[in-house]
Amino acid sequence: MEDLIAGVKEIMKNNDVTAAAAKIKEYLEKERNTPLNIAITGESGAGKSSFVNAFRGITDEDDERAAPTGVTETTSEVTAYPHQNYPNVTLWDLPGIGTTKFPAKEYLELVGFEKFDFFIIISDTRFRENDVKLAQEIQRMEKKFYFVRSKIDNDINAERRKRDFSKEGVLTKIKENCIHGLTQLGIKSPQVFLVSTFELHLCDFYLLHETLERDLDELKKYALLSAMPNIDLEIISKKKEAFKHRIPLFATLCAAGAAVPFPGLSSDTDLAVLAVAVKDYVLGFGLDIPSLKRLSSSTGVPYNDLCAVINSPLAAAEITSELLLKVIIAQSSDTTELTTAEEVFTLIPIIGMPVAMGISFTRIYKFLNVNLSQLTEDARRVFRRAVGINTSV
Ligand SMILES: Nc1nc2c(ncn2[C@@H]2O[C@H](COP(=O)(O)OP(=O)(O)O)[C@@H](O)[C@H]2O)c(=O)[nH]1
Ligand SMILES: [Mg+2]
Repeated sequence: MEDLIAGVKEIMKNNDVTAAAAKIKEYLEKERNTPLNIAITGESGAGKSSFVNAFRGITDEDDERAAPTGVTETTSEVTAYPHQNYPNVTLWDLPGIGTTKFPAKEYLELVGFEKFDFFIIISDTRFRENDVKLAQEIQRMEKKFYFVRSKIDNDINAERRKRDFSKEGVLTKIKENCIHGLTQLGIKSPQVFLVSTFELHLCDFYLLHETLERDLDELKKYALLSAMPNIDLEIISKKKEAFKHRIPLFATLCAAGAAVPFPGLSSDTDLAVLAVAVKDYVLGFGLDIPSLKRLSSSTGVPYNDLCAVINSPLAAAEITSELLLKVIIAQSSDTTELTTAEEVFTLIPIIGMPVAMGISFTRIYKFLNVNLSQLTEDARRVFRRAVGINTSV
């Protein structure tokens, strides 16, 4: 992103708006086409398919695209589950290495290890020799792996009856046991994340994301963040920041459209660019109709209750040019929420755009900024409603 901004600024020195817009477009397209392939492996019954579904916000009762859970593995099939809103992000449900009877090296070749960005090795008990051999082979192939200990809700429930029960105590003990076991089997400083796929917002799922983020390059990091389920308010804020960073890019694209030859007559292309940005927000926050329906069915909170906490006209709606125009008109008379002109004008030198483009840029910038904020608030309220936190907080 830094390189892109520097490049655009350089081009703008020659006032070549079209070339600058082309460069931005190329970057944004590359970003949304960056593949991220996540391999999920572990023994049969460990919770792989459930993890794949939970990550994608799908339950297997109501969606034919769900990975079937609780099914005994009999084949060595590798199944791809593309993320429904971000098809460039794919989770791969791999057979347990034990079910294939192959040694680790052959197993990795069989599943086509080259295409994976990293491996998640899941176990619902302590990790075993098979998991460790696989991890060591993954390392030899210069790929990354992370251990996930699943079904933590079961462990907590089992311990709850004990008199000195403390949730933190249970979690610490499980993690220490896993790390100790893996170290003894020969893994140096293993990373173990405790997860309950039924309640991703509990335990370590956010830590897993933070760790993955650190290990991925910029483009893959953005792909992961876009596809991440909204497990907590932190993820929602991270998504907002990422989208906000891109607002000057989208505003420049629109402004560039307006700068060529008849300013003001390019509203069709402007709207198309705007739609791309707005769709990112809506899909990224899971505020599109199919995502809200999935959230409703996975949490049991009625769809209408989720919609009831939504304020943005862009959420739970189809993003069409007509809708965008309607919202633009409705908001143009509302000055209360607009960003200050000062904030926008400090951005113009960053991109290095001619001042003549600044007016269109300013309008688009404000529009995206205001609506991103509204959609972020909606995402927060929907999250709170879905996990049962009082929405007035
Ligand atoms: N309590 C609980 N059960 C889980 C969890 N994850 C998976 N399961 C259950 O464990 C069983 C096996 O899960 P599945 O995802 O099919 O495992 P796979 O064979 O590794 O794909 C299913 O009955 C799941 O419902 C979890 O986090 N908590
Ligand atoms: Mg399975």
